[in-house]
Amino acid sequence: MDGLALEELNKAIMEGNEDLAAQAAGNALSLGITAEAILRTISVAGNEIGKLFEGGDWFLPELFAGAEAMNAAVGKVVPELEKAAIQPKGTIIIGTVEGDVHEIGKRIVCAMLSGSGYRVHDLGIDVTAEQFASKVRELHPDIVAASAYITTTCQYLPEIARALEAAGLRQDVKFLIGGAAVSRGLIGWAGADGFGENAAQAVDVANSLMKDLEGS
Ligand code: B12
Repeated sequence: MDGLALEELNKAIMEGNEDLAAQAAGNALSLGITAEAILRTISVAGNEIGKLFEGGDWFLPELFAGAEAMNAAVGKVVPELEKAAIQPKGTIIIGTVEGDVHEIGKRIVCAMLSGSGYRVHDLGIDVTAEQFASKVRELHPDIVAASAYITTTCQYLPEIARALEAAGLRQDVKFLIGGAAVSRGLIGWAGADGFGENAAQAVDVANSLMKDLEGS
């Protein structure tokens, strides 16, 4: 039964059917399937879509439809995860870097962080380094998280570290990076403190960065 509901969700995403995807995610929740399992299904569908696009089997219209369907499904799950959170473990601001509009992975990361007890402020997409710095000044988060999904937009990651440095805020926060174009090897280059390969790792790394902050 559970498998069937998640299969329906995968099918709706692959068909690019936004309404059906949202409905399937809602249906899975009402069957008692965990939000984490639903988000995993959405991630797997995202990777399938990525392969079809990269292989030239899918073009931009299909890609857009699939992306919208994924977004609609994530939207159903987020309130569920937020409900589960009790006492905030810490505050995280997160955004997709300047020039980059990819957001599905980030939204999944936000949902998992909220579900694990963090207060998350999502700054959205195409966020400049100065906007990151000004939000740090306003909200005093523990962690600044930034995602980049295109090779060319990775250049904005070190700019965030530089903007925080220039504003005298770098030592107050931990800097976490991720996204399809980011790898562990970029941590030093980006002036970051940690990297997460996927949403589950984003939570693990955030937890260990919080421990570092508490110890300092
Ligand atoms: C969907 C998609 C789009 C959608 C985005 C819709 C949206 N609202 O987000 C649309 C159609 C708009 C789009 C546009 C473009 N795209 Co696009 N897109 C994709 C695609 C197929 C899937 C991305 C996705 O959602 N994956 C599913 C999620 C769940 O996975 P994820 O993003 O990797 O996120 C996980 C991890 O990375 C991690 N994570 C994510 N964020 C963060 C943040 C932190 C802090 C941490 C710790 C972890 C973390 O956790 C997530 C969950 O496990 C990828 C292909 C791919 N293989 O990634 C291309 C891809 C990223 N796009 C690409 C390109 C080139 C573009 C365009 C330039 C295309 C064009 N010619 O117009 C434009 C860019 C426009 C712009 N300026 O940003 C390239 C980038 C190539 C490169 N390496 O430079 C890719 C790799 C496809 C390709 N091979 O050509 N795209």
